[in-house]
Amino acid sequence: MTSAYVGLGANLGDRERTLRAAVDALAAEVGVAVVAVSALRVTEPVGVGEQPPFLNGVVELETTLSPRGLLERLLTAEQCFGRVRTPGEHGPRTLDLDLLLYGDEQIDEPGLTVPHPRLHERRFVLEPLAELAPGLVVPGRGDVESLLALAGSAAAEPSARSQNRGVD
Ligand code: GSY
Repeated sequence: MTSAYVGLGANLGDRERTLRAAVDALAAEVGVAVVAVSALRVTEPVGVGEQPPFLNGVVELETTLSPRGLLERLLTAEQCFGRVRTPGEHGPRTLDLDLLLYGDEQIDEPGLTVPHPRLHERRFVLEPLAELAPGLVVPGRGDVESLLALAGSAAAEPSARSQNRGVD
């Protein structure tokens, strides 16, 4: 079993409903167990121009899948929830599932980079990660609190529903 963290994001449609359903879908996968889900936060779009606000969070998994196997499940789940990924596409999206961390592995292969290449600079990822795993070390980058201190100051507003351990 390997511990993995997946970023959750949406800025189109019923964002919370989609994110919670996506977590349920991941929990239903063979070889995947959901350990914890962070609070979901309303965040301003970063690096994508003017768009609706995102709802973001992070889910912690235990998995027997390989990194590539897990990535494939994430991409399939995105498609099931109406996401169309095209190269260079930065439009609003119903669902984003980003493989952030896979154990302490560092992987740089076509289509698969772990840790996620922009994790260390994104508050909308670092805040929920720090909530789930204080002291977590991002391989090659440092601990999550130090990265948070260095990241930009755009605030993320926690949504009304707070931390949800496991999936009910
Ligand atoms: O893969 C991340 C997609 N994304 C986001 C996001 O999820 N939240 C916010 N706030 N900005 C973003 N910019 C991109 S790209």
